Amino acid sequence: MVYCLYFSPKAFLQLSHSEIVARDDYQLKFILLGDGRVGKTSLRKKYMGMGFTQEYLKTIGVDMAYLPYQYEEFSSSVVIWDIAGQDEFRFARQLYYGGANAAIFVFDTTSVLDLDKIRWWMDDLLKKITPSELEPFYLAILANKIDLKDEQKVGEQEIKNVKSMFEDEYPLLTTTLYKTSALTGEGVDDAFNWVIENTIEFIQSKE
Ligand SMILES: Nc1nc2c(ncn2[C@@H]2O[C@H](COP(=O)(O)OP(=O)(O)OP(=O)(O)O)[C@@H](O)[C@H]2O)c(=O)[nH]1
Ligand SMILES: [Mg+2]
Repeated sequence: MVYCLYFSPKAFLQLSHSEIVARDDYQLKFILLGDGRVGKTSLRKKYMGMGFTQEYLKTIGVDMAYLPYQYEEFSSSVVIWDIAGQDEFRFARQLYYGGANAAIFVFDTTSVLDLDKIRWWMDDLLKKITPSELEPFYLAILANKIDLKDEQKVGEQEIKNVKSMFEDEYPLLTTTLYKTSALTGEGVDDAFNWVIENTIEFIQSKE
């Protein structure tokens, strides 16, 4: 079962480290990235049981959310860093990527697909993350807003092209793709659980 606490960065920083990670087997940092308005915060909130709102409130800098996660006999502390996607915040993003265990990249299926912008995001991330064959980095790609059926601008083939582009150009990232809706919840649990559980399994395999 997923249950959660949500903190503003300020409140989060007021917690001591031991309060956050006490008695957990694993402490994990996940980042959520992608352009502004694609639905990152909405997906995170949906996953954390916080519902869905139509209103757009852009993330300022980064929001952090703490999620205790039980997987098999292991309890983990997952901190999701929900990074602001608007260009005005790009200067600060490098500060947020470091030390991430895994990531979720979101694009909006109601906007024209821009593969170069996706490459830009991945190149930005890879300045701070160095995956290798021994240290895989799990990244779920989310094609979001699929509930808006009359507004779709990215077809099935283009979604497949995104997946192929990642496999061809970023072979050291371990990727999978989900079609999601933060409104209906379709694909949301599967995507977040895939990232979290694969990361835990990899860490366990090294022990
Ligand atoms: N219909 C529909 N609307 C969505 C979905 N996901 C997000 N939205 C809407 O899209 C807008 C932007 O969502 P946010 O979650 O704030 O986007 P964001 O990616 O966090 O944006 P930044 O914080 O600026 O980076 C809001 O009005 C949401 O209600 C979805 O799956 N379906
Ligand atoms: Mg946001």
